[in-house]
Amino acid sequence: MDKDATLPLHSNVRGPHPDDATAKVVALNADRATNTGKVLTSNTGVKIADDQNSLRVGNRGSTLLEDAFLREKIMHFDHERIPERVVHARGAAAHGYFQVYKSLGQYSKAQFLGDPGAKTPVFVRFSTVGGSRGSADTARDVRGFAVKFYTQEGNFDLVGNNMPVFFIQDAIKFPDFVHAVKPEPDREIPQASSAHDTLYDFVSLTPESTHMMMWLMSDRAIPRSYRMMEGFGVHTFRLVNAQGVSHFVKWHWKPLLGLHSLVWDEAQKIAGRDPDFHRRDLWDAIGDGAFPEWELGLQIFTEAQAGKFGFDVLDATKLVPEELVPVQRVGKMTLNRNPDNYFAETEQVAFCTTHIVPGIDFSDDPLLQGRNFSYLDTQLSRLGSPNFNDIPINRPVCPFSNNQSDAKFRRLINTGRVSYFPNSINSNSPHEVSNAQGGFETYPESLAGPKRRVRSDSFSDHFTQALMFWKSQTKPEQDHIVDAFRFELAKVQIREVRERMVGNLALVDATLAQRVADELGFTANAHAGVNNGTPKGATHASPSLSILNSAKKPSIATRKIAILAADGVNIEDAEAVGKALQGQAAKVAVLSLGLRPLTGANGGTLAVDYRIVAEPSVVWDAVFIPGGAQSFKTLAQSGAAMLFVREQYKHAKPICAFGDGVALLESAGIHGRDPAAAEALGVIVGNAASAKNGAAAKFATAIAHGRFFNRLDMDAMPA
Ligand code: HDE
Repeated sequence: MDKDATLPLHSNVRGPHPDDATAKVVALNADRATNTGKVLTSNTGVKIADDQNSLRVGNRGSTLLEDAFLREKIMHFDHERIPERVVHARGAAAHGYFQVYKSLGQYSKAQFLGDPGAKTPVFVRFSTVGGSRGSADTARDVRGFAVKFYTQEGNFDLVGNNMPVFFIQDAIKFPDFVHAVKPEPDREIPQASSAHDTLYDFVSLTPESTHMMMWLMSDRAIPRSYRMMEGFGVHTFRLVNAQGVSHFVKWHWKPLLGLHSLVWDEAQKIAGRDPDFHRRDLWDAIGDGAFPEWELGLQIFTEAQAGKFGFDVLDATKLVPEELVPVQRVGKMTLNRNPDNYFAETEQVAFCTTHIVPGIDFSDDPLLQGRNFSYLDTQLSRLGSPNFNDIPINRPVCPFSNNQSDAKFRRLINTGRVSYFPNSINSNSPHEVSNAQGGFETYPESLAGPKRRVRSDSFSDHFTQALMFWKSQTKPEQDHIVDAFRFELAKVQIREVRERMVGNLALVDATLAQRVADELGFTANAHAGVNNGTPKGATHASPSLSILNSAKKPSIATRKIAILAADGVNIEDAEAVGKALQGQAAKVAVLSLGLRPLTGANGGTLAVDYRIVAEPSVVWDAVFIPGGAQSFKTLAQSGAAMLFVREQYKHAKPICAFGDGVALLESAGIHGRDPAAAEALGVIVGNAASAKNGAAAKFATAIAHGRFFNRLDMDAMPA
């Protein structure tokens, strides 16, 4: 970092590298269009001489119906929207590839899982569930994690979430659940929020949702980044090998950047300050070449093993604890290219749970079975034609041929007289393929029984795994769950609904329920809950369910670090710490009151990247305040700067300050007098020159650690 140079924060200049191109990205080249250097034409190619004025009578007369250019342009504009997704409307996506570490042929005949040399192109869309297309990214919500693998045997869509369980057990309840969580039908309020009467009315009457509600109130529902969250296939699927042997499988995505979350106050503020927080984060990281990566984890088990688990693996409100079946990390997915066009790719991508390939099959999970109808049906209404798989982003990279013909937006011109099978006129083609040669073969599961509308008894325990989740959390994480329930239930207006929900929580854990009830002003009463299940009570903790306990690489790569400064700053401090952090691939930027370059205390100038008011504390992971008496004075008089520092503390983020920067902390009510005590709270202070040595390294360690929830006075911080 030169004194006169801008810290290169948002370089974002790295275009896609030729090596990044997957077969899908290359195939899409045929459909990419650029206007660069082109003349303006109508849609039929007529060159346009005047695109500024419509055709009118005289200079001021009325517009003529004859103006076909005007009509074509306005007609197209009028129809530029398609229905947004009824759930998961808000999202962001990227291209990349997937590769297995070693062949999984023993379990699955899927070629893309069998060949470690194969890079299978993927397109991944992350989303929130409840909010509409323009809603804020950081709402408390489940996140969608949908992966389309373009394999040589057809597309495989793994349409998952960032939580391993779901709210309901049977697809027939999905419309009810979604109606309850969406804005209420009379007032269309609240947007992208579960904190309202109808959701809690429904879930409190539907105790099978209790486990998922615990996840929704946990920090999993407010991820720091799409790049820092897990993904789960949720349902049990099957892997089937070449010998026809089937194993059950649960799919996991494990982010190599580790799991990180926001805190609730921060998430709410980001919703206003930068509603595109997660979109921007994904776009910038990929643009900067910091490609996000996830390992594919599989829990593979037999039907016989599943019979002994004590819960039903067909019940999507249950997870398979990693202690019961370890997660094998079998491959890696890398996202390395942003879409060229949001609508053409991210909006039109059509995921269907029915998109599977030979070697993968469904289980009888009733939720999955219902989804298998829903996604196909949804694509028809969103994309308007059964030809939706022919939209470039959805088209397979392997050959496809059949006798399906016609319908809206048919692109292919199928030649010849034959569009039926069997036929003799076209040598019976396209012809069937035997299973041995790759024809899809459904796993021949034996089924028998009377047709009934029932819920299996094996689905009836709604509380044991909710308790396991609760027991698996660290203290701060439990506190956050309690706070989230208090927050949401306090927004619920109908007292009986609150009491019923807390009653269900009492069936999970009496202390949890009472802690929530305390703030709501009543006593938790398990009898107020809808106990149509049998709590089994005792259960073990499963450490991998905790974000804070989950294994993390000590990395600060891509974390955003702010340097707060004003004229008179010690540029040497800013440079030393900034360079050290950039050396570990963090994104460092200088923030000040204005964008004018700053004059250093010892001469020189320091370029400013952002104004503090425009990029406030909540969008930064940590802050460094260099020394400099004049800089301190100016920042101490700025409400925005003081709020910045206080919020960093309140949100448990690492803080580092040198010299007069420490005085700024003191003015904000953050104590650095005892450096060792402060360091334990993630506040690194360098008063004396000697203390500055090694401070950057300590700061980096604190950033890699994440949040410091041991700050007992955090909530008292006025911010
Ligand atoms: Fe979905 N879901 N879902 N869902 N879902 C849709 O399909 C549905 C469920 C998930 O980025 C819709 O194309 C039913 C579980 C993701 O485009 C729709 C049921 C899981 C996405 C639909 C469920 C998911 C969707 C709306 C209960 C995690 C976004 C738009 C039986 C395993 C995909 C669309 C994208 C989208 C139906 C439950 C994940 C309406 C009926 C469980 C990630 O078809």
